[in-house]
Amino acid sequence: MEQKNRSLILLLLAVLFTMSGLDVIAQSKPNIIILYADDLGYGDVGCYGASAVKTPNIDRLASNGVRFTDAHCTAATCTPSRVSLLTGTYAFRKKAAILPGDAPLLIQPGTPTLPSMLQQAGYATAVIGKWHLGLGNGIINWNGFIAPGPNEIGFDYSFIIPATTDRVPTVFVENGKVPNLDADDPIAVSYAAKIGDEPTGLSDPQLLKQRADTQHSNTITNGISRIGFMTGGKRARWIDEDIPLVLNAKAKDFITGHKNQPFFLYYPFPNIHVPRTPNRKFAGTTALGARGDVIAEMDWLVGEITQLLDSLGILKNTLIIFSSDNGPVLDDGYEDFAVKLNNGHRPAGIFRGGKYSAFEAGTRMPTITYWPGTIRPGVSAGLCSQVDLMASLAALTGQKLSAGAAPDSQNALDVWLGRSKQGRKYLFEESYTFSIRDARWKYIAPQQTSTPDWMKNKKIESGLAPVDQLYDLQHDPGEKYNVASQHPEIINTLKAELKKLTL
Ligand code: NG6
Ligand code: CA
Repeated sequence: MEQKNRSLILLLLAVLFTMSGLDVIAQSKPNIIILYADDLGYGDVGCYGASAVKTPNIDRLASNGVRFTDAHCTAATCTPSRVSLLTGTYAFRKKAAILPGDAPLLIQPGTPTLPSMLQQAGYATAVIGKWHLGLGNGIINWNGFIAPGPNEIGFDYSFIIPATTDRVPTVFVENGKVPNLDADDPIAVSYAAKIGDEPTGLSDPQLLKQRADTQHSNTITNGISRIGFMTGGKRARWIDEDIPLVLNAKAKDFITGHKNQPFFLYYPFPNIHVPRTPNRKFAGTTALGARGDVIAEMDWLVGEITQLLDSLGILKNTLIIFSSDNGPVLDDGYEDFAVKLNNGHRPAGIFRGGKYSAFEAGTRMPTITYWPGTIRPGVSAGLCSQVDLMASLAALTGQKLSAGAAPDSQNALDVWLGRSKQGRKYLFEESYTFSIRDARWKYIAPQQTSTPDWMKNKKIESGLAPVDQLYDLQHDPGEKYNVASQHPEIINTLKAELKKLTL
């Protein structure tokens, strides 16, 4: 009897030990999901002040997580911000600019990346959504196996929009192959000159659902003209209004299929980039027209993911990071009435500028981290950069970054998890010039080229000027008063920091 009792106690201890061991693993290897919006501005969601569009699901993440008020993507456009997020490297070091849809892969295989680091930590990794980091080595055969791409730089699974939805080819690529491709209708793509005889926005405007500017008036798919020319692949082409549903199903499959092991899902939404084509579930649901409707649609996508995690019982073991890749823009090439219907909505909140701009709204992003049970809800004014996510998530998962990996990434895990509000001392912003911030000041480096006409025509404030610009964000968050002449010593310090970074 005594012997039996002792065995029972030993067994119990063993079970308890194993359980606590599992607990520790569960703590250090939470699932990680990056929900990454496209062109979403600081003021575009409810918890950052929007009232013309409701975002209950994003707001719920914020009220149960950390809502950041001074968190930044690294650049005011997409490709540069994304390359920094995935490699912990500033975009200018990668010579990253907005890529056409047939550009080669910007990240060389072998480069340490956020997903490859997490693979080493034992994570299953996936990217589902907008890519825009190039594919292949130069000339892409869209009818064959397309590589290198996401799968060669750390993603086990990929289901991507190759560039953006306003660029050809208008097909998905899943693990290097275009799904549903008909061998008798091969795809050809050209950005240089027109190919084939398919209608374009210029030749057949009567086919269009939305009129577009000249750059977006090439090949038509689904009643929408794009940047670039394409022929073939008819069966494989997406229907814009259904893209969120397709991605949602893929993301849910990936999560469900990996619910028993740590996973990393990088989920870059096509919302709210142009062309703005809400699904009929969302079309007409906001007062802001298509631009508001695709925000509501994105909020639904966020809700779908959190509800699934909850129903699978893994919500408490999942860190969700929500942010955006650059600031807002109303007119970005299509006539979707975003300007006309804006009606006092402030896409950039109290900040100046937006997408493409050196002013704050170019990179200051709505940013939320959420990990119920681990992250204590709150608001953080800590200065944060997405470039730091790679080193921070390496720290979270116990990975040591190899020498030379993620050279610009600093471990700011405590800030991301809301345990510290002490953000970066200096923060670097890229646009068509360089800017540098500290907690109070912002310096914008002079640029001889003034605002280009295409920006002026679209009422985009570039923030470019041929002189030093210094703003006191503490007293002037809207960057109205250039106080450069009053504070030469601050300019000198910030210039020196900028030089250290960019030399
Ligand atoms: C610009 C496009 C714009 C958008 C942007 C990329 C023109 C005139 N404008 O060149 O419509 O596609 O590139 O946006 O062609 S981003 O969010 O992917 O950086
Ligand atoms: Ca973008």
